[in-house]
Formats: sequence, C-alpha cells, structure tokens
Amino acid sequence: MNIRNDEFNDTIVAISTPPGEGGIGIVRFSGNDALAIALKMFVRKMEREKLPGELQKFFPVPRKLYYGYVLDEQGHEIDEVLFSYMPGPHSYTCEDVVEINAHGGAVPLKNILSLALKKGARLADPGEFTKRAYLNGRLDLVQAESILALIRAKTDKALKAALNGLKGALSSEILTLRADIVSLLAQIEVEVDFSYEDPDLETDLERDFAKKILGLLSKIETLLRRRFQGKILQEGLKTVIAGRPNVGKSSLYNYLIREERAIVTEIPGTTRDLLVEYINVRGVPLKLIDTAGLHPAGDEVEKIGMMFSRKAMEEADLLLFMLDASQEISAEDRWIYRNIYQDGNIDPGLIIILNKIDLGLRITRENVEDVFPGHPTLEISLREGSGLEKLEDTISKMVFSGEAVAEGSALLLEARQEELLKKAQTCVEDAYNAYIKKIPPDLISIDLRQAGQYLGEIIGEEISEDILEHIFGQFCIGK
Ligand SMILES: Nc1nc2c(ncn2[C@@H]2O[C@H](COP(=O)(O)OP(=O)(O)OP(=O)(O)O)[C@@H](O)[C@H]2O)c(=O)[nH]1
Ligand SMILES: [Mg+2]
Repeated sequence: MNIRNDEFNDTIVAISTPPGEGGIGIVRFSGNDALAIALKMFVRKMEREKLPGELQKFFPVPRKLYYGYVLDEQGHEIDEVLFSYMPGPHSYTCEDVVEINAHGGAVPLKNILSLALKKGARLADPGEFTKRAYLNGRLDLVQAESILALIRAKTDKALKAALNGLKGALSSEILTLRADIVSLLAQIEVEVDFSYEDPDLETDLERDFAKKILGLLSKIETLLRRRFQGKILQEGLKTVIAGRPNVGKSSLYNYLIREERAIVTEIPGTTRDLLVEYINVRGVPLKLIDTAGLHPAGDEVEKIGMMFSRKAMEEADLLLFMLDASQEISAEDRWIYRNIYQDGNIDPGLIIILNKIDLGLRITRENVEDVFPGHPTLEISLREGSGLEKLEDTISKMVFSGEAVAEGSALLLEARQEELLKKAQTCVEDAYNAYIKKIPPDLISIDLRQAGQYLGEIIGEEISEDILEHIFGQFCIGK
C-alpha cells in the first residue's frame, strides 16, 4: 500500500531525543532536502579553519559518521557534533534522513533546531517521522502503533510484547483471521444455498461452515484475552491498598515500593492523599496506590481523602483489603466491604490481608470466610517482615492464574485496535446467528465482509486520514 503524495515530501526536522539533560541529543531531518539543508549548517572539523570560499563540496558517504561543528549564521560554533546521512529508502522514514548527534543540553539542541528551521526545514508534527514510515510502506499500522507502545513500555515484558507487534506478530494474526473470512466467503459463493430446501442435505458442507465460523470466533476471543494480559504489562495492574485507618496500609506500600515514601505513624488518619508508584512484583507490573483510611465518620480533610480512596477503589483491578489481625473484625471493616466492594458494583480481584500478627491473632480464617467469603486470605506482619513473600506470590498468581505471562503470548493492542477487533467479533457472531436461523447466505456474507473490513482497518488497509491524524498525534514530536 502506498498512499504517499508530494505533500509529504517537504523536509521535516525535530529533536528526537527526550527533553532534559542527556549525554547526547539528536536532531533528525527527513525529506527530499534533508541533506541540502543539514549541509548548510555543518562543517567537518578538518575544514573548520578554512574560509568559506575554500570549503570543498562535501558529499557524505551514507551511514558514515562525520565529526565536526554546527555553525550559526555568523559562523560561530553552536555545538560539536556527529553528522550522519541515510539516503532513502534505507532509512527510518524511507526518505533521505540526516541525524545530527549533539550534546544533550536543551540550549544547543534548540539552537540547532531553530537554525534548521531558518534553513528551510519544517518542524515535524508529533509522530510524523513514523507516519512517513507508514505512508511509505515501511511499517504497517500495527507496527507503527507498536513503536508507540515501545516508547511507553514500563517493563521488560511489555517491551518484548511491543517488539512482537513491531515484528508483525499481531499483523500476521489479523491477516490469518482475514484469510479465514475470505475462505468462508468463498464457500458461500461456491455453495450458495447450503441446500436449505432439502433438510436431508444439511450435510458436511454446512457442518464444515459452522465449524469454521466457530473456529474464527474462538481465535478472536483468544486474541482479546491475550489483550488483557498485554494491557497489564503495558499499563500496570491498578492495585489499591484499602482498609480502615491505622491497619498498616502505608507500611505495606513502603515495603512493596522498597522505599520509605508514605508517612507511617500510630495516629489514625495519617494518610490523606493518594500515593502512586509503579512497581514490579514477580514480573507483574503494578500501579500501586496507597489510600487514606476509610471509616464512616471523619473530619473535612479526611472526607475528601476518603472520596479519593473510594474513586481509586472503584477503578482498581486488584484490591488489597487490609485488616488489623490483632483486633476482631470491626464495624468499620464490614462497612468498607459492604459499601464499597459489594454495593460499589465493582469487580476487581480482592486479597484479604491480616496484618500485625506479631501482636497476636484475634481474627480466624473462619471469621474472615463468614464476613468476606471467597477471597484469598493472608497473614502478615510488616513489623517482623513475615508473610510478605507469600503475598507477592499470591498477587502474581491471581493475575496470571498461576502462569507468568509467556513473553510471546501477551498482546499489546491499542484501544483503537481492540475496538475494531470487538466490532469484527460482533459481525462474525451475527453471521453465525444468521446461519443458525437459516437466513439466506448472501446476508451472511454481508456480515462477514463487514468483519473483514474492520480487520483491515486494524492493520491500516482501509483507513481514513482523520484516524491517521489521531494515531500519529499521540506520538511525541521527533518520533
Ligand atoms: N505491631 C505492628 N505494628 C504495625 C505493623 N504494621 C504497621 N504497624 C504500625 O501501625 C501504625 C499504622 O501504620 P500505617 O502504615 O501508618 O497505617 P495506615 O493504614 O497507613 O494508617 P492511615 O494512613 O492512618 O490510614 C504504625 O505505628 C505502624 O508502625 C505490624 O505488622 N505490626
Ligand atoms: Mg497511611
């Protein structure tokens, strides 16, 4: 696919490294005039002492690094740099690309950038380099979006899943689904009436058709399930530590993030704001949130804190519900469970944690089962550091039902891709229902065609310009 046109041939430039201090920073050019523009501002070290009239015409060898300076319009050095030229189509964008590696400070990079703009380049839009790579056919849309996931990946596993997307794993799965649909459509074309009039002939052909369509549905379901694991790897499992004041929530938070971040005191109501940290438990990335203790009464500040707590709990994937094991289950504990977990109409996983067992155990497993039935329960002491390994095990098991996410199997789907996959799923379901109801085959094929179209949109084969704008707009400038 190639929908490139001349509008994309102007030369864009951007700082491609993240903002802030760094060892090096890269200014990247792409487009027909990338080389011409970049050469207007670069001089090799060996030529630095020469007068402008004596400079030799310089044709850089592709993919070779040249040492020299970027000079401003008065001929003063802006920075000492390395210069490289990658002619299209063997470059990131498939266009002529020049990269200038400068020192990482914000000022030299900005000065190089503004000089490039003066010399005729245009500031790149967010994601425009990647968009050009896509428009020039070097990446399909899934691969382009994987680059976005790659930039955002928070753990090694997420990184690997994103790399998989980049290598085309998802695209090839989607292509397989499309091929399945095409073969179903072909079957409808060839065997048009499925012999509906003759019930005796409701034979192999039909059974085969039904089997194929169910097979297709289950493949889509599997993809969506793998999506859930991918989402966790990408965004972190939103895990909220909840409980009444003073049970040890902040102590657990500090233990899990391995840092004394939250204030811990014996005074109930110590924590009032939400504290958030990304951590990694046995390979499972968690977005861990410490909350203000919940109880029915409370002063103004506490009430606001509790409102935040409640909202966090409602959005959680996993709740760590903490109790003080050295006291009996209190009315407050029951109130939290009933009001927020049960009536809140939320459905996160929940682990019950009995803390402070060093002070004695006044809550039995039977008590817990009576009041909060059906949740894994653990006894720990943060003071003595006991039971904590088990807690980490339980978390990772709950997430992946005992299996760590296989690196190859988690899928990172952008929201757009997931939505299209779900739409395709609905269409295939409709087709199946139509088949069951013996609706004429040409109507079934309309549903299947529609499903095929949605799948095509996932990999960008049927896609409109505004969707493209939206996708690439999420990138940062310079990508
Ligand atoms: N004996 C004992 N004390 C603990 C244990 N865990 C925490 N504590 C103490 O319990 C008190 C409250 O701990 P926090 O971690 O601040 O409790 P919290 O649930 O965050 O309290 P709020 O922020 O007020 O809701 C502190 O004095 C801790 O030192 C434990 O396992 N054993
Ligand atoms: Mg606290």
